Amino acid sequence: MSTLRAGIVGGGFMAEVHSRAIRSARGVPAALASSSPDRARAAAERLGIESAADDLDALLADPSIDVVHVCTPNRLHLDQALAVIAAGKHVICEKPLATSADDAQRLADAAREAGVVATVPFVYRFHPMAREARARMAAGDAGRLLTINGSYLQDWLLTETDDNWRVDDGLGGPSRAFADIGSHLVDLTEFITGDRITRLLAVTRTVFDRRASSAAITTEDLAAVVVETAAGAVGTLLVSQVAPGRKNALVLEVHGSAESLRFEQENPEQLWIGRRRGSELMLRNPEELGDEATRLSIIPSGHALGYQDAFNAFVADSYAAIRGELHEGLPVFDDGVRAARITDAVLASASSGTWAEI
Ligand code: SOE
Repeated sequence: MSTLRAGIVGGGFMAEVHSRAIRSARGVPAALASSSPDRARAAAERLGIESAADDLDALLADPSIDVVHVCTPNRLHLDQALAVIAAGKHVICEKPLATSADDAQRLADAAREAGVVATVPFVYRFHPMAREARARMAAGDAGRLLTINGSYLQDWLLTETDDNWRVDDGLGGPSRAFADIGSHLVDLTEFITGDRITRLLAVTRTVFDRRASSAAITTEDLAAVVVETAAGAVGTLLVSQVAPGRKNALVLEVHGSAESLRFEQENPEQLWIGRRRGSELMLRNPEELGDEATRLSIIPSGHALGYQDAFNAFVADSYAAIRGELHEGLPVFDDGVRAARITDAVLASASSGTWAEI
């Protein structure tokens, strides 16, 4: 199985990102299925994919396909990923893995029973500086974790005329901003700190209850969340898709008893290390990075890495796992379940006005 042949289901922005990553991982984007044969043909042509399948069943019937990338609206993930697993193929499913933790758990169980590799693109883990922050926390350099200050802000849904399938519960699921981008933030928080969120108190707001699509909107535009962790740290997380000027501003700052660490996804070449005494450090020099950050620094320092590079590294590690070579930090379906549990807790807390346990 030297060259993996990949199928893609879905034909939007994420399918395009996945198709680039497949090529970068030396896989072949062999077939694409979408919501109709016509849409599949148009997307396959646009993305330069070998063939268009009439539907997912036709794609799964092709014995030459080793792995399927699920890049469709969230509500479709459960049935589609189950079908991929039942066909005995490996699966990479977009986040949120499912629209409830129970459904996400069904997927994780099915993948485990079938013995297939099943991963979720929590791609910010693949920035070398995020790995470096994790390594420093694990080595104890930062000391005891005290506080967490995280945010993930975007503005692409700022006005009433902005619209997308994600705002519609019927396609995107009951949570929007938190499931879509808060899931990345909590995954990265737990990945970097090595700690787990145990309970939370959330407030959510739907700024527009109608957009261009006619149905009433119930999904949240923003969420503010207070968290507590197993190790006794406390933190605040702000997630919004209506923050003017913020495009993809994921920022995570953690404060230990010895050092603080700050990672900014829009400035991913730097890791800020703050100290009370001695000089603060802006880490850039690859000579100072640990093994995992060095492994992911695929081009020499000064040549900036970005979102697509992190995505490529994620697909490369998923494909390595399919070949039997497991790298540290690969986000698998169990991680998708974890993010879905935290998302369920955010919705439960926001509706009850009380703390939710995870
Ligand atoms: C839109 O909010 C989006 O494309 C998310 O769906 C992705 O997961 C995130 O990486 C970038 O923003």
